[in-house]
Amino acid sequence: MIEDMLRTPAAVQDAERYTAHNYHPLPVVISSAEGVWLTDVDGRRYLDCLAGYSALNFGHRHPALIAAAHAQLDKLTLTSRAFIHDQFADFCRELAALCGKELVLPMNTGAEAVETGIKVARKWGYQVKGVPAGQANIVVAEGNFHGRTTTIVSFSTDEDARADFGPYTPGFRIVPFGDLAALAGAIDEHTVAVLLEPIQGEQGVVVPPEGYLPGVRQLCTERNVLFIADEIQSGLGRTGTTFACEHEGVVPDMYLLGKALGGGIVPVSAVAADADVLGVLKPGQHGSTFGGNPLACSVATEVVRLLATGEFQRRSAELGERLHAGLRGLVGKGLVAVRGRGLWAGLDIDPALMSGRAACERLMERGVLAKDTHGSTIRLAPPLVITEAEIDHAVAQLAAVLAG
Ligand code: IF1
Repeated sequence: MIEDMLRTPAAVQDAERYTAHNYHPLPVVISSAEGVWLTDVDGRRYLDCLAGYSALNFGHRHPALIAAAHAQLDKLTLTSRAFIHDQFADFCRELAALCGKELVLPMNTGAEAVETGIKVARKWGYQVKGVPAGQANIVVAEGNFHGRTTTIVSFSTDEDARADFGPYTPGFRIVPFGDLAALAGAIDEHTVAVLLEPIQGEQGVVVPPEGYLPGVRQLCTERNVLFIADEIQSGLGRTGTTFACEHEGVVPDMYLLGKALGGGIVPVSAVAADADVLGVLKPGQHGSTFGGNPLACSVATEVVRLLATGEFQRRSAELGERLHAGLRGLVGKGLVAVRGRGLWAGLDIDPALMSGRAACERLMERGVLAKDTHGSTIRLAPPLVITEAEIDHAVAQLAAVLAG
């Protein structure tokens, strides 16, 4: 019974005893994983429908990525950027080519890539656009999630993420996601960038109205404002294309990448843009100890090569159709709405039925691991190596949970 499953086993109690409680994890202790399957300390197996919040697009321990990591571990793991190493050029060249951009700036976490994008946009604003010193503003969307630093939560609209972390960083304007008129009204002569997730992940996999992203692109071009696309969760195959912006033929001035770029093995993030943007940074003006380290570059270069074939994007598009068709079949049977693209779905469960957390606990009992976002919304984001049969299995378990 669920009560038995939720009885806090010793392994869970032990883990929770020595950590800050900044998460409320499901009571499961994973000890190994391969592909889309996780195994807990008691040998129970689970189908992974979170994929590390899209950091495991290629599945757990993809052979090519693990091989790249093993090879590099036996050679060189860190030099700092004070010196160059033999994995660096391939990483930067091949990621830049994947993005269709001239330059790449490697960092580690997604938040660092977002912070880098904010700093570069501001410096570009002052040095290239001619915005008066200290007057730059950046427009963001309601419902955004871009990370957890004090500057990033300064423009969050999620009180859990923001409350009691002030004083907040100024210079951000918040407009409704999907509302081009509001965006046009917020841009003025001091605006240096518009920062958006092409699809809002934590908000519940919210896809903007058709035409919104092209409209943002046009507004930014007309007003000489940088369009910064945070593709940290939506990018790298998750939505059926390399970048979510591609669905509407939109190319941002700056891509922010992370999560799956590190193959689920090492934290790797990056900013990709042309020289007229990233060229504003001079030696000593930005950096990080581990950014672009040899181990990160070796794994991330292999990630780029996996994506260069288009296989994962095709799988995400084709299998995503199957996933969404299955989920749409549950609307009116416990689901009230389904959103998303490719192998990425946000599901609104009838709040009268259960919370998202309760649904995830019951899915866990049935051997499927997923994560709620807010309220009665859960997100499904399995690794892109999932099979048709495994998709059907996940949908069937969800149907059973909703049927009570
Ligand atoms: C948590 C979810 C939250 C992101 C986008 C930047 C970052 C993220 C679009 C920052 C990170 C993670 C963070 C993690 C849970 C997860 C998440 F949206 F994916 F579900 F929180 F909203 N841009 N998202 O999604 O990247 O610094 O974490 O590497 O903080 O609880 P990071």
